[in-house]
Amino acid sequence: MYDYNYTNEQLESIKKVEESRQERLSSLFARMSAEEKQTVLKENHPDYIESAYEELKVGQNKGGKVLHELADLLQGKSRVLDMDIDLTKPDYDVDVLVIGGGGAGSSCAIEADNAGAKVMMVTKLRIGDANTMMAEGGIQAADKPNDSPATHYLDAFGGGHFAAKHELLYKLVTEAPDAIRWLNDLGVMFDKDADGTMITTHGGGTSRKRMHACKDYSGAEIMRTLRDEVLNRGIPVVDFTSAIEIIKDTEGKACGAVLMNMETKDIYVAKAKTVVIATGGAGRLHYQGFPTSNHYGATADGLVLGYRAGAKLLYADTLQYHPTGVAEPTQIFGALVTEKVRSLGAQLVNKDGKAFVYSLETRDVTASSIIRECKKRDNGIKTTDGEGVWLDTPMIDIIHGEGTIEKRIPAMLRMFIKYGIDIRKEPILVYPTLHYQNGGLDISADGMSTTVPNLFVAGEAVGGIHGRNRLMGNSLLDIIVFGRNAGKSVGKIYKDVVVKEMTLDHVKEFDAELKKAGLNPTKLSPQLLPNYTKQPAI
Ligand code: MEZ
Repeated sequence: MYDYNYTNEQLESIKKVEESRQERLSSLFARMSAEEKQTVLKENHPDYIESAYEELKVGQNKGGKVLHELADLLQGKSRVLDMDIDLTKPDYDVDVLVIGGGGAGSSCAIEADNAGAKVMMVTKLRIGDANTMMAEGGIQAADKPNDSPATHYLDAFGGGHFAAKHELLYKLVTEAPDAIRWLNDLGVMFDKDADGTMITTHGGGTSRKRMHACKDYSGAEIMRTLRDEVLNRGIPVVDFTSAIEIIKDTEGKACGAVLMNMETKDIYVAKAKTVVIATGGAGRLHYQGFPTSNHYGATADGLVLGYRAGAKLLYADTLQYHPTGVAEPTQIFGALVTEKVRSLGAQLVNKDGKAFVYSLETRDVTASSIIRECKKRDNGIKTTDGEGVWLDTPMIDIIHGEGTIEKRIPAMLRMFIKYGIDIRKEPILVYPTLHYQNGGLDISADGMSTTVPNLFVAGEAVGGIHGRNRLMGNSLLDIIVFGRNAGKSVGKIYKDVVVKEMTLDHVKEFDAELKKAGLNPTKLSPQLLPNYTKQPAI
């Protein structure tokens, strides 16, 4: 009956899911109280596993805790220490150096170009090889008559545990409607009704339907449009080239970066009046052994570059585990199953076909509930790589009519059908996957690092916009709002910037601090790419 080679246990469980479907369709699972949420988080969320963390011994966040994997990189060995680099003859000399080729970097480059600045983007892969491309479900903006930026603020502030930096979240929600207009005008093909009205849906923790989408290819469509715009404008993009260290001048201001060609390992020096870190996330560090929905290049490089240059981190101890990563089949283990699947009505159910959580709780609560269902209550379903719960996708076509899955989430349909799983007819197995770094570099509202002048940050490398948990669709939004914001800010100041002598002394000083703290790191950082080679057994 099924093309996929399910185990007997999985087949028996699917029967129970089917048998309970009618009953579940007629009664929604109740939402949790604030106390219940706190309990499920504390007892199950990976952020609460103390042994996964360690104290930083050097830098702006000395004494603060981060995950071991990040600590190893923040306190790692700089790649430039053993190099002899001549900073007096830069290979590039620009007004704005944008490090990163995703949505934030591209939006920044476009706005800086609008301001007349000489911009250059540098990216370790190619423009568009970024988490932006991987985002599926949509982008939030309160632009419907029953909604407002104030309501958007309240949803995001509560969802982020009241920890968001006010001025950043205020900017995010108030500039959201304009971000949608900007993207629409650039050519993003948003889902619209026949009369041209944007179609919007709910996401976890939203009190209004404000998720604008391009089917479930939202990030890919946005990135396609931004990439075309950057390239059509002739903004130079140096690809397959990593920034491996920020350069500062003798006044302590950011003024460029040391670049390394990923293939030849040749070193280049870029001088810039302003530098923008837009390097994205860290999923490929696989914190606590989690699989990830992230792009291949997501290795926290910007956090390392910024931290070593003297930037401060905010909430770097908090990560987002998207509730629904693929748990089976193994070939796509950890890949994203968009929250839009639940927005459209699919329910999370356990091995007995029972719902155990309201499907649109905020992500941290939903992910924790899935972990609890599997680990504490033993109600998970065994999979090739571990365990999972069912996401009852056939409910979508039952609720909204046949053809809805094909029309609204074609990427999901395709992703699973390749492996013989038809999500219109059978539920899918899911488990939390590492998705987003809630924390990052601390900035003020103009996008500048709070501690390093002329160093700007945009996108997932920023900390504090979302507090300690982010709502769906606020990341595609923040890369646009804060990418553009950084571009406009550098556009305002670059003409007045005078770069003094360029130096890498801060790197040597950081290394000396490491040694003083008893650390003698050998691991090179930034990491640049994930390491999937099997270590030989000793
Ligand atoms: O904002 C996100 O992370 C997002 C849109 C993800 C998704 O579930 O599609």
